[in-house]
Amino acid sequence: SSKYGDILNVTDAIFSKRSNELGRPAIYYKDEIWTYRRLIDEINRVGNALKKFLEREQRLLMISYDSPYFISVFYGAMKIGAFPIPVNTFTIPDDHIFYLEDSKAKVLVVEPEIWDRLASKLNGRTEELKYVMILPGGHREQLHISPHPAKVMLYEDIVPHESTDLNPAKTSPDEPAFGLYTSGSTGHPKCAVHLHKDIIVVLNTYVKNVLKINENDKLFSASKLFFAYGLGNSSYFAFGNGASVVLMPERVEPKRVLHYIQTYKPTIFFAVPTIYNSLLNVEEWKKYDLSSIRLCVSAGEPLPGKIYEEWKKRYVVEILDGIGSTEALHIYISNFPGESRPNCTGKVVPGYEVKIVDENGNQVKAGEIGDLYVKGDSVAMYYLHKYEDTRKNMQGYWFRSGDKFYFDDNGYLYYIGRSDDMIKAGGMWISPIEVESVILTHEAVLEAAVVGIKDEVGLTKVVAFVVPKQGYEANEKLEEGIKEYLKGKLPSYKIPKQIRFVNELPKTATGKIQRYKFRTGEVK
Ligand code: 3SK
Repeated sequence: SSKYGDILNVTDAIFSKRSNELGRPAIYYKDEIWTYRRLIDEINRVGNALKKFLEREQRLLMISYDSPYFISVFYGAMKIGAFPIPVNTFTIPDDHIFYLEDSKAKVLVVEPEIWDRLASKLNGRTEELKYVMILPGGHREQLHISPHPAKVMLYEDIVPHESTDLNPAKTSPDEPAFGLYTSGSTGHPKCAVHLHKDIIVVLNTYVKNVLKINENDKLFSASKLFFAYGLGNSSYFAFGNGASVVLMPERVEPKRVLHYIQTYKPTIFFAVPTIYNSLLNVEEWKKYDLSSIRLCVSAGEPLPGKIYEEWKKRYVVEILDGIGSTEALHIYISNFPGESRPNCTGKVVPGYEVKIVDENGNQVKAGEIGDLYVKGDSVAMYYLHKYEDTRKNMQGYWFRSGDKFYFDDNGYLYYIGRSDDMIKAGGMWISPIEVESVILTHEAVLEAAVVGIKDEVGLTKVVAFVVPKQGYEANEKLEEGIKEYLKGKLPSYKIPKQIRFVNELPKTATGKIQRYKFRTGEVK
């Protein structure tokens, strides 16, 4: 039997512990407060409704904004032993069709406005799809009329009359519980399969040792629930500890985020570095009260020291930078409260092990750069329907993160870049992160991505793609000004030979810059 017991159902494991907190708030959503009682009842109703369409381990694709219904569907599906896969709501219908085909989902749970755009494009595709459930909110007209043979139903027609009693499926801790798509920096999406024990592992490692969440905490995440990062931040981090979450269904806009913090008064705030940067750039920042926050967390991309310092100076709260992955489910290297350092990812989270190896697979010494591997019980079991990718990345107990790191004599870990984003120019390795962090200190620069691009001779040259701040004109004068500014701050071989101005940087769902899109010419 497993060290997590013979039977473990993740929904039951989390919510059966809340019997003394039923009257306490679990979710703040618009002007509604959902108590634990209300949430658990809704989860059970959804579980009973889905039981009519889904067997154990059968897949359910979710295209849902952050709302209590995301939570009721996700946890309700796992309670009956089905396999929910929440996906990105920001992408185009073609991506959603890819997710349906790749996962072979039998049920789709979808926002009405997204169904409007998707339905007509399904045609004869996605033949495994048999049922569509339209989420509450938005318009309800003619939604059931679909060119696809799947039966289309409205949430309110099938859920509310269901019973609030539901016995959890007697799942094993090692049984598939849910899936999350990851594109990594290669742009090739894969569904990481997580087991019923995985969420419990994150609660007992990162959440217990770093965040130390208690029932008075209120969590607010600018990263959405469909990301592995947001899923923890806005659901099980809180529900596993009797705390509450603030859900924001709308798009992330800097002023909206500040308004949410002032209104709902969260104690822990989660975001990615780009969002922290955009919040620091809000001119009327003094109008917003952020004093409820006791801790900030950043992941998804290394946090530039400049943002860390400015945030600390302005709000007197430290941002704990950390790194996780969809495969590891959440953060496994992190800074700790009171001990955080700028430009440093922190130390390994108790419960995980990491190793850094050279190209021969030998562990490197302090100060030497190598490939980071992680070991821990929350690492996904495999990628759904992807044998080769699984073999390549999940090597026994070790997961190949695809990131380059080094450690110092005190065990602190420093991120160098994605293994495949490193630039070798003039025979020397160049970290795009290092060059970007210096470019970012220029007053006219909002965002920057540095890549190695082959010139007409086939030699790699360093090119910086820069998003200028508002009020600065992207022209030759600015290019020369930035290059001049970098002299003396970087060795000359690291200074970009060319600076190209762009309106935005291509990013993954979790906010990682997709530098490869510049390399391949997909974005110019
Ligand atoms: O990218 C990260 O650092 C991350 C952190 C937590 C969960 C998921 C991800 C991708």
